[in-house]
Amino acid sequence: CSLTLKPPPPLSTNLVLFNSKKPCTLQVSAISYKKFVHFALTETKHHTHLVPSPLHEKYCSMIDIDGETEVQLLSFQAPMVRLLRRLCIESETMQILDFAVFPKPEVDLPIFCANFFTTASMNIIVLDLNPLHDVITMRDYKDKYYKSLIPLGLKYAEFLPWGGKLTSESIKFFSPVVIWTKFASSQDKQGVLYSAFVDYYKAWLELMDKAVESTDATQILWNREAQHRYLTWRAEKDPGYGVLKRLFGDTLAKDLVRNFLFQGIDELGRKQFLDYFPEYCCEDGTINKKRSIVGKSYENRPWDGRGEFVGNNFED
Ligand code: BLA
Repeated sequence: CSLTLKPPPPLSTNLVLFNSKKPCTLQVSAISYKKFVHFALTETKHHTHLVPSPLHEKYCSMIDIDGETEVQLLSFQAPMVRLLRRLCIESETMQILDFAVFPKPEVDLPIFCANFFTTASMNIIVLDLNPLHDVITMRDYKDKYYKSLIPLGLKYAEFLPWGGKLTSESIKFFSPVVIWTKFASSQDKQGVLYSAFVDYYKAWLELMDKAVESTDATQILWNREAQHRYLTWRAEKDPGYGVLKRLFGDTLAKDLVRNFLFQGIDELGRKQFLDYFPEYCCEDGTINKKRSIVGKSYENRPWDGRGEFVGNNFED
């Protein structure tokens, strides 16, 4: 389990608070997302039987990049779960959690998604049960999984308010209960974030408990392609990629993204990024490097209190 890594450049400076005569430095190392993962794994084991995923052999490492940055990878599978994996990166100035659970194509369950990026100054948070299918146009699918979760979403939307404009294309991968928020590290919101994580994960596990594997080949194919499209989007356009590249270098970052974080890209389907997202095609046939073609939008939460989409066709 050893991987060769180059030392990273410093990522951020500590936040300096001038609240008295002496400046004091706020370190983020007190925050750890390990507690979140510990909860998730313990709770999952109460609901299903986890076994190490085939990825575990290659990616089971605790990589110590520079003696200061700890990188932890972990992956499992279970009867309804194709892949449960988490990446944790922790140093004095940065805490990162990328935790996701991808269901098997036999079920149309949402994808559990917790993406937390914390530096000494800033937290960038996405917590959601990412819909497998389109919840803006497909009412049945939306009602099936999200109707009962709207009150939960509303509760946390108050404490963890909408983080402002984002890559417009991302909104289709989010559910009406998505928590997309940003807050300064000086704001003590870790408690409420933990509570949201616990509630959202329990909600996902309850959906998993009720899920029934389909035997309908068309349905399974449809679920598989939807997951493949999701993986293809994230492996190409995930905002975390730049950070991973700075930490690990190009080759290892690419390997982590394709073969660990968004594993399934080469197994679940044959389509390429431009087959799903042709608007990103440049004149020379390459993929446009821009994260968004439409631009950033959604200054405010584009779902109302009943979970109805009010984003007005990608214009905010
Ligand atoms: C920023 N990360 C963001 C933003 C979103 C997400 C919505 C706001 C910027 C934008 O999109 O315009 C997260 N976007 C998602 C997720 C999905 C999506 C989860 O479409 C799922 C479908 N963030 C991480 C990890 C890292 C990270 C693991 O979760 C680093 C390894 C970093 N996210 C990160 C950084 C930014 C960011 C540095 C700011 C970069 C920017 O705004 O360009």
